[in-house]
Amino acid sequence: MRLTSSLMAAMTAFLALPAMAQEGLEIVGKPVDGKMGFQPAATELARDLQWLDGMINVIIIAIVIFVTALLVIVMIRYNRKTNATPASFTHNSPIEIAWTIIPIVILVFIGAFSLPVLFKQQEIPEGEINIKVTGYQWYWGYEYTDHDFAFDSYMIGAPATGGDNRMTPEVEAQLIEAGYSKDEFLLATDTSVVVPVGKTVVMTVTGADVIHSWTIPAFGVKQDAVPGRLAQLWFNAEKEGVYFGQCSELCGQAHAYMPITVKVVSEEAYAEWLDGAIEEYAGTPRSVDVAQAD
Ligand SMILES: [Cu+2]
Repeated sequence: MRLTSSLMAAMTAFLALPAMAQEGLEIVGKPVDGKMGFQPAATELARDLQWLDGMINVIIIAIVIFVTALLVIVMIRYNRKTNATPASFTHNSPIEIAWTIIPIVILVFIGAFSLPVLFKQQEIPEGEINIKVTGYQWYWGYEYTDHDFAFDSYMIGAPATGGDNRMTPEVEAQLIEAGYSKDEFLLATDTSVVVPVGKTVVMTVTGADVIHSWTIPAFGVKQDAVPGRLAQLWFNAEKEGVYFGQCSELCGQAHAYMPITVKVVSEEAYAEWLDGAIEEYAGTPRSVDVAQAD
């Protein structure tokens, strides 16, 4: 019992990092049991993507209904019983032109809406916050390149945090200590990406060993982390809260145990966290530009 309590105290100390700035943050981006559809959109990009999905769904449903109706009509009116002697013509130019032109029009229509969204996602703006993320088997490493500090982010309950990727009372205690609940097991990490609300964040994504994929569904971003290559994604989160993602490229045995936690906080809370993180991880202080100027 005493061993357990001293273990808990050690865990508490371990988890009491400045990176835990989470007080009062609502968990926004999270999968929910038994629900369908998307997580709430927290960026303009995610809103656009979800709208596009809805619009294309309408087109898909209309086409499915149309084709199904044609099939049913053919089965009823042109089966062997009702149509004993079938017609023997082989061509019908107006219909052939129509079934070539109409799909083109549909595709051009879809393209007119999907390409702007694609460009918005893939044209990387100037970042106000720049973070490099590296996928490892099986955790994520983050580098705040503006301030020269880096830290790793492990799932709570992963071997690096004293677990074995399974839910145990100790893991539950760690989750609660870190401000999460049992439900966030497999999603919550010990340290997390902290970014200010309403700022453009550019993430440079790469892999260290095999291909991983970094995503936050509520932001509408997903990018493969390929070893030896740098790719980028960007987001500008509109709502404070905690957002979860999971590695989205099958990367090995513990692929399911390298989740992503992003905390979107107020600018003040971000500045506070940044100062703490710079100290904790020996980064370059925020005032460095001023200091170098004189
Ligand atoms: Cu992975």
